[in-house]
Amino acid sequence: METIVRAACPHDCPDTCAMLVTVKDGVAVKVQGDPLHPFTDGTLCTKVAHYAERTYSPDRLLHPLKRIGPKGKGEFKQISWDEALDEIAARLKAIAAVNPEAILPLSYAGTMGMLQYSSMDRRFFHKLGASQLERTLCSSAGKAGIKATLGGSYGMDPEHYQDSKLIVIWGSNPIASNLHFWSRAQEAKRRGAKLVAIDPYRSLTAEKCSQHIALLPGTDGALALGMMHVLVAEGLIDQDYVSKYTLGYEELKKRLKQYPPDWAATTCGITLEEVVQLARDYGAVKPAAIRLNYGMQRHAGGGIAARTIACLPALTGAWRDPAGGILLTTADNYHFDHAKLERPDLMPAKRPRVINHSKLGDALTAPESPVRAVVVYNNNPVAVCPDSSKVIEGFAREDLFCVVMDSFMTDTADYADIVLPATTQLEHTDIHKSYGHLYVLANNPAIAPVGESLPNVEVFRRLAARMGFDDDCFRDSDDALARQAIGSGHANLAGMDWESLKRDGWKRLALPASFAPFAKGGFHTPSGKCEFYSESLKAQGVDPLPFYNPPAELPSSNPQLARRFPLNFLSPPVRNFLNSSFANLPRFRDAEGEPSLELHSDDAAKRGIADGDAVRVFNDRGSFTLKARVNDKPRRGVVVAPSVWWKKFARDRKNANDLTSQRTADLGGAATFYDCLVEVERTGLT
Ligand SMILES: Nc1nc2c(c(=O)[nH]1)N[C@H]1C(S)=C(S)[C@@H](COP(=O)(O)OP(=O)(O)OC[C@H]3O[C@@H](n4cnc5c(=O)[nH]c(N)nc54)[C@H](O)[C@@H]3O)O[C@H]1N2
Ligand SMILES: Nc1nc2c(c(=O)[nH]1)N[C@H]1C(S)=C(S)[C@@H](COP(=O)(O)OP(=O)(O)OC[C@H]3O[C@@H](n4cnc5c(=O)[nH]c(N)nc54)[C@H](O)[C@@H]3O)O[C@H]1N2
Ligand SMILES: [Mo]
Repeated sequence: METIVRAACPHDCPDTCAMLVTVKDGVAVKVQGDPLHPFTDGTLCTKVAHYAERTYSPDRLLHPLKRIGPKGKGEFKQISWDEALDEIAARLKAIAAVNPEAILPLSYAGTMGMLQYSSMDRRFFHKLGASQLERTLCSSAGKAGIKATLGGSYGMDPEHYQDSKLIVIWGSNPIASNLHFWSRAQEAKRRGAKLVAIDPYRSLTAEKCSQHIALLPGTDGALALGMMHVLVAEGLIDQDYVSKYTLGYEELKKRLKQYPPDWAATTCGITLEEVVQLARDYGAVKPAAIRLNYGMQRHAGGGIAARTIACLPALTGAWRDPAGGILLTTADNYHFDHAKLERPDLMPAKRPRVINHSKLGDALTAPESPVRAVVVYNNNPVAVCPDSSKVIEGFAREDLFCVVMDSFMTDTADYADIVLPATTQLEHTDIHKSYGHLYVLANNPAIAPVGESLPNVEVFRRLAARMGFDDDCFRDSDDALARQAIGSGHANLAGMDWESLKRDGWKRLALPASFAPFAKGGFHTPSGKCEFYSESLKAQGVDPLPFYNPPAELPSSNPQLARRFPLNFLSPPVRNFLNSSFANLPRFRDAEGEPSLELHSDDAAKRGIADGDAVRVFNDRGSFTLKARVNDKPRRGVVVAPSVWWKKFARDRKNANDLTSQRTADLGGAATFYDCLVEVERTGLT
């Protein structure tokens, strides 16, 4: 018998696709996009179209395991769930009896489902009094920046981009990472719109845009300031919009005198014409839209850069049209009841310390108040956290008790004392929001768990019982949790109920079909206006007006370091992996070949490097050996290692994060993966 089960893609991507899973005799035989879902429109990316291969991979972890070899060697024996959970509970109890803050949950976005990502797990660690994790690996700089200007994670409805006449694709590679936005951008182009990519690298996307502005990494704020200078100087401002709906225009205008377009051109390493023309296009073409994405904010000045760029649409009144404005993330439209799901009230009155995920290496190797246990789920920190050698030094500690819950034996799982097999999205229930559209989605389980694997929610229910946590909330069912998620009573969730969501698969938030969120102001800032001047930044000790905050490791910021390491190293995601997920599966690894470093031919020639040579990329933090691709896609002075590879599949068991730093950005405590200087040399190997 064949049935169709409604599901949602769980991966950390703005698209959050609606899926239909065909199940025959208890086996998932096909995973496809739901053609009726307005945003994702029946198409899935190359990875998730083959999701069943991930679920049924021969490499799936099927049973709990206990380490029998040295840490990092990946030698384990099978044990029962009871043995595994008894041992974990006993170890956590003993550590908590001395100091619960010595326990650290390590979770990120392996799944974005609200149940498996942030419900029972958070309750468990809150009740335990464990250290809190500040989840900063991806987006927190940009989000904080946008919040300062617009008041939160709000922006254009992405379903309107096809009606834009100019789309600036800024720090974003949507062909790889935001496919369904890209199909709308292409439709706009067919209707005559100009697409401009702003990226130091000629990505798959930049290649297909009408214009590519290849600025120096981390200089986006300077470009936006130069554009604003031109907009003001040439009278391309919407005075009526500015006077009604913005705060601080006169101060901004004065500030912009410091940032003429020739300064911006020099700072960004582009031509004066590029700055001026972009400003003129942006000021004149209506409606003009910006798709800002996270690539531009992985730098020391990334938060302020995002804040500065977010000022543009208010200056020109682009917000007046549904197809104008800017979007970084739609996440704050949802108003899910996170407090109910996560229960921060279960934490002890003296709030446990907070550890920054981006400084995990330091946290695990600190001699003071050491971390004694980590529980890892939805996260592969050995592969994805910056400054790997420190992270590995931490995970290799004999005195660190380490539990890893995953579906595969990741680089991190190799260091575990206990490994617990996790279900995939086809095997558990979940409820999803999206950060790239405005629908809520349900994920129904399509098949029974593979092997003995269990959903995160169930593991934390069972662990809570063993720890003696007897609050009722530790017995909530999956359905109860999903109802709590959408039970905040906020107007955007009006008419949303879990039974119909499960039946229909998805439903749009209660927002108008066509809407321009800030056409008449209504920003979510304290003043209700678009804040060119931000009191809340001032209160944090940050300049309240937009300014240029340079990256830390650009050669002009750090000439001394650049003498030894003159090249900017970028490691953005490849198309066939999802961060480090899928990077272990043959189909996707074969499609990507092997770890490679893309270079400009001038930089290659200076070093005697030819296409196909094995090269070592290095700095004071580490090194990584990969294959040179001399293709002129990165601008001069920039090298690009598409990522995130598993270390165990690389020839020297390293990856890009052996080079990246633990330095955090100006806002949001965020990681700065792309703010990284390196040198490259031929290895002499092939
Ligand atoms: N296929 C695939 N899709 C994904 C992911 C994946 O791993 N694979 N990851 C998902 C996740 S978690 C995220 S956060 C998003 C990430 O996707 P995006 O938000 O698009 O961000 P990145 O891919 O990190 O970077 C996008 C582009 O920014 C460029 N860039 C780097 N530094 C700068 C800079 O200083 N200025 C400018 N203007 N551009 C710069 C890079 O060269 C890259 O081409 O994608 C999601 N989707
Ligand atoms: N050099 C470099 N480093 C980067 C980036 C980069 O561009 N360059 N990107 C950064 C970004 S944007 C992000 S978002 C982070 C991503 O970092 P992570 O959130 O750690 O993402 P993944 O690498 O995909 O690893 C997630 C793991 O969760 C597991 N998982 C999935 N679903 C479940 C589940 O239901 N239960 C359990 N227990 N496990 C599950 C997967 O199998 C996978 O091993 O990486 C960051 N690191
Ligand atoms: Mo991310």
